[in-house]
Amino acid sequence: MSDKRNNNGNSKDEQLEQFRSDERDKHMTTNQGLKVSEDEFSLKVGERGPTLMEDFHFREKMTHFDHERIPERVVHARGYGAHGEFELYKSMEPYTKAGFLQEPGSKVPVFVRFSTVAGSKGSPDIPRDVRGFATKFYTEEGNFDLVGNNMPVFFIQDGIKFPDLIHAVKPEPDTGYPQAASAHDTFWDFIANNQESAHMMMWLMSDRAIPRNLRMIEGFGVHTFRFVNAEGKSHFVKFHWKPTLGVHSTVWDEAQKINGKNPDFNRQDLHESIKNGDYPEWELGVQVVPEEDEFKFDFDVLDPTKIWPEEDVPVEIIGKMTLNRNVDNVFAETEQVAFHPGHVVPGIDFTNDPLLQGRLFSYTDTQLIRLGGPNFHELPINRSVCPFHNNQRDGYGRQTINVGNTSYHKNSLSDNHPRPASEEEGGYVHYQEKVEGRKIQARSESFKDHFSQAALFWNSMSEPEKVHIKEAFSFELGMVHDKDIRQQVVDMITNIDLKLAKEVAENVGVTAPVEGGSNVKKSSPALSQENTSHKPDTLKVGVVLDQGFEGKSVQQVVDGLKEQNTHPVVISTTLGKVKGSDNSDLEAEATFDTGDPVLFDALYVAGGPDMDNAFKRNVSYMVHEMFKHYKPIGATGDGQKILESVNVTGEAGVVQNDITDSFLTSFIEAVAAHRHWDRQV
Ligand code: HDD
Repeated sequence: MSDKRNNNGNSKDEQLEQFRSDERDKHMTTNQGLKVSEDEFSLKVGERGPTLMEDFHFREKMTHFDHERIPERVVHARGYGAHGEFELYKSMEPYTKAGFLQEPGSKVPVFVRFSTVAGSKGSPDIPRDVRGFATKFYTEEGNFDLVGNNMPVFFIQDGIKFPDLIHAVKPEPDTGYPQAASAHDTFWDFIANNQESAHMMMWLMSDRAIPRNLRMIEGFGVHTFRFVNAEGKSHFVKFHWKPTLGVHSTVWDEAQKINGKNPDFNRQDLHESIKNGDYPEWELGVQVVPEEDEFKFDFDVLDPTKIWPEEDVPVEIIGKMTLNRNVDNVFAETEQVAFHPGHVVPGIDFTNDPLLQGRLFSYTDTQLIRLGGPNFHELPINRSVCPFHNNQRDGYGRQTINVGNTSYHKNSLSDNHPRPASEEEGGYVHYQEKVEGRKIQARSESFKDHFSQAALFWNSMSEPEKVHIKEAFSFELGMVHDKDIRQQVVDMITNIDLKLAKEVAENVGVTAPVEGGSNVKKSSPALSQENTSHKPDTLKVGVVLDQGFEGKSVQQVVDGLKEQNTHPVVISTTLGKVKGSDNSDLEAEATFDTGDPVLFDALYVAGGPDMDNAFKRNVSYMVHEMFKHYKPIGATGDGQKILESVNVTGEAGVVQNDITDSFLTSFIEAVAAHRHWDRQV
């Protein structure tokens, strides 16, 4: 089975097909294949007597159930995955010999798992947190895992500190809370005492940490990796995923409410988008730097707390990933998938980034406990689509039946097979980097500037993004009980921006700095998510209707919204048909109870001629929430009265008009903008 070689985009799907089990139209059996005749009543002595041990079906069913949980991931426990494909636009042959990066137009299957970091498996989808963005490319040369995040830098510079970072952010050990939150003493204590985290803190306090959905986040490989070409020449490389729909976020008040109203908000969005054919897409970009230029930058290229500003090292777009298939079974696929930054293919190699080096140990180690032994590579989701042969044997859950009597190298009995492949035959040869040095435990001097790029990030933000960062610091530190820690963090921010530090200090009741700030005046426009694309596509528009709504014109608006690839959802007092003035009707799919405004990207209020007070109050609440979260609001006909009653008329992103065509044009424009920050909330 594993010997199948196939380079079309479906080779993984074909492989998975061999493991799928469809229970429809089948009799129930035990795990031994014996047909079961009774599944509701255990075997007893008489109708009211004790259950008998010999009831093997009861015992098997119960034992399996008792053992059906596995440990959740120590980090990134809450995740959601999907299948797709990666298509290459542009050959990377000059830089790497990686097979899947040679032929423009070639495709490989991929599986992606998105995740939050700190929360448990059952935690809500939008805490303030980093998002994991892990991609497994099933290539003909083996699996390549790009195990990245939606932020391009990291908290720490050396893998040895990772357990400390995670202990600090997880629920505090003496209380067991807070769940999925960094707003507590131990996390900020760690930050204050590990100032290499300053740059990452700016990202974490930014809107990137509260994404609107997983289809609109960027992805980054974070570390500097190495491309090696057929001549053996090496280039440094950083990987980027750029969503074609742009990068978009929630606002904090909204995110907190969504976490209650629909804790599965992001995963449901991903699932439904794929189900409805709104396939999420990302372009893959690379930043490539020749090895000779290693020391040409004012930061160390090996430092994972640094970016390579895109204006200095342009991102070259080389391909596109499309997620087009949901999993069949979340446990079998999303839960059992095992990623590892050490899963590489010829032409992709590591650098001495000390964080990456630490990761290279940790991932296989964690799979051993989580997936219960060394054979997790045989699980269907983890199997490479090309053959695997070696002398590793046995262990829990072994599937492969290795034939023959040798399981060692070298041997004569099996003609020395499996035989290592030469480089020409596709064997992986580690890049022969020359390294010299003493064994020491230290940080390089070149890793010690923690604030310049934090300031670069700050300088690059639009005004609203800056406000959000200030509010995020104020919220997070506002939840910290220990005043000294609050003060230490404010002192740390002083190295980034004096005004920011002063304002946060005031908000969190500590002494404001009088001097400080950064000398860095440079900015990088690519860092602002406001500069990514804004499209109406796939956005969810709540359409509020009451009986008697203006049938024809409302229908035109709804059709117009659909034409622009948005998804209108009718909201009314009850589910079911809402009748228009001309006897046409539209189906309400949500009520004021189930269709909370935080769950929509935009609101269109058409109302009706006989709206009662309860209806008006419900709509006023919706308008108020949409307004507060800077989201587009439109109204026609009777709906306009409600906008007037809550005093939002004329504000940015609020569109009112009785002429359907001009309403639609302006409303779609407002929807495409996503958020209207110049609103006076
Ligand atoms: Fe990690 C999971 C990304 C640093 C140790 N990590 C994990 C996942 C992602 C990342 C996306 C979830 C994979 C999945 O969906 O199954 N991790 C990163 C990035 C890092 C990073 C981008 C910094 C650049 N991680 C990091 C360090 C260590 C780890 C420094 C340890 C030395 N990460 C792990 C882990 C996890 C993990 C404990 C938990 C579950 C797993 O590996 O499979 O081994």
